[in-house]
Amino acid sequence: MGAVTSSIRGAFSAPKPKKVLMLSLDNVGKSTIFYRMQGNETAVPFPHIGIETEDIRHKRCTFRAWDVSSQAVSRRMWSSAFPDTEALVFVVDTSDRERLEEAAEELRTALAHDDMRGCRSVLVYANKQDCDGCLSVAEVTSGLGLPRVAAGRKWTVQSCIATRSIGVMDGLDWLEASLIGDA
Ligand SMILES: Nc1nc2c(ncn2[C@@H]2O[C@H](COP(=O)(O)OP(=O)(O)OP(=O)(O)O)[C@@H](O)[C@H]2O)c(=O)[nH]1
Ligand SMILES: [Mg+2]
Repeated sequence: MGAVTSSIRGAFSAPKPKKVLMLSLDNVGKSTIFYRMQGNETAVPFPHIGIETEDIRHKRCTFRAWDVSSQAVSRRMWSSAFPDTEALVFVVDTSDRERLEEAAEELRTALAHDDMRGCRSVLVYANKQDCDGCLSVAEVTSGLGLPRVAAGRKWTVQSCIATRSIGVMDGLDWLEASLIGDA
């Protein structure tokens, strides 16, 4: 009887969404990516301070994406959003070479935090690939020091033009595979 009850419960209860935290320096295109992930091809984000969350169903996975605003004043509060994170989406503005080191420092700090121990996957969007002289995927990978900083986790760098929805869904494909176990 117990077995029947639990199998019925299992059939009706949806799996818990996997928490995906989105972080970046400010103005890099993170909210634009957040909207494209939801299938909204036209939304233009407005600057906000705080956190927006949305459940995104993608293939076999439901993600609860957290878009954490990156105004310098609120970056110190990022860590309050860390607990229960299963994957980190980190967005880099590849047209802004000057701030790659600052981005690397923020990524390093976030991944080293105790409350990020459960974060198994790191997806980096190398965004604004439509801009002249932008950083390549290889430059972003080495500039962030990813093999070292994300050691022990699955990670990838996805080339992206969020405003044209290019590369966003490829990133979600990787995230889904990495959290389900194929990647
Ligand atoms: N050229 C170009 N511009 C982009 C791209 N993606 C986003 N942008 C622009 O970058 C600006 C910032 O985009 P947001 O999505 O608001 O950036 P954000 O990272 O959420 O900014 P914060 O909320 O301040 O953290 C906007 O003007 C976007 O239109 C892209 O792929 N290429
Ligand atoms: Mg934003």
